[in-house]
Amino acid sequence: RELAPGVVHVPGWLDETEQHALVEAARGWAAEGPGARRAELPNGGRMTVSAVCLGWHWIPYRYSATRDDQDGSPVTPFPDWLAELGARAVADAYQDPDVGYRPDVALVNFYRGDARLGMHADREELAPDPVVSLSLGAGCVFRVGNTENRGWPYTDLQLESGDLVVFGRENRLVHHGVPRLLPDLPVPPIGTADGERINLTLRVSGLNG
Ligand code: MD3
Ligand code: FE
Repeated sequence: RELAPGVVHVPGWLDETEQHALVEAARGWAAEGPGARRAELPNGGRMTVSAVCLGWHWIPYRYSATRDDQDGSPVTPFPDWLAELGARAVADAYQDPDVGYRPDVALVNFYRGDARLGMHADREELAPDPVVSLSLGAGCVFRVGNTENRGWPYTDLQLESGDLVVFGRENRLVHHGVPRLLPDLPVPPIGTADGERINLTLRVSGLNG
């Protein structure tokens, strides 16, 4: 399950009850204020993934405390229970109960149909702490590349509902992406629509102490 140094994949980490609760929570966040949106890129294109942010607002490629590309309202708060889930995730993945991980922000991505996420590295955070990824609903091909460039070499793996991936240490800045969904895999009854995938990433912003 260690894919590379600091990158740990734990298939089926969330049980069905936890997955269902996270889908419900994601629906609630997406219904607050102006809701989830497909962010506009600097080149004028629009992302195919729809996202809502907790604790901060991500705009390619910066963060804000307010929804500057929507109605300017304050961002949805990051709940304490999600920080505790993140701490448990990193402690389990790294098999270190004293790891002391405390995320304060999250990105919730909604995928449908042909939605995909190009190869990128997450460099906007000011802290070196790991990123926690939790997958819900439809499976996908997840591409893990290298820290040098967006292209080859990379390896593809399959992520399914309930899977945990922790990215940290020497691979915190590795390139990664989601080239396609796998809508024909079986999915547990957790409240996602047919062919829908939801991914939560928990992060430490480095802005709050
Ligand atoms: C590796 N999301 O939101 S999660 C993202 O499935 C993002 O929605 C994908 O990439 C998704 O930025 C992949 C896995 C992931 C997330 C953040 C990382 C891998 C990462 C940050 C650093 C290295
Ligand atoms: Fe990412």
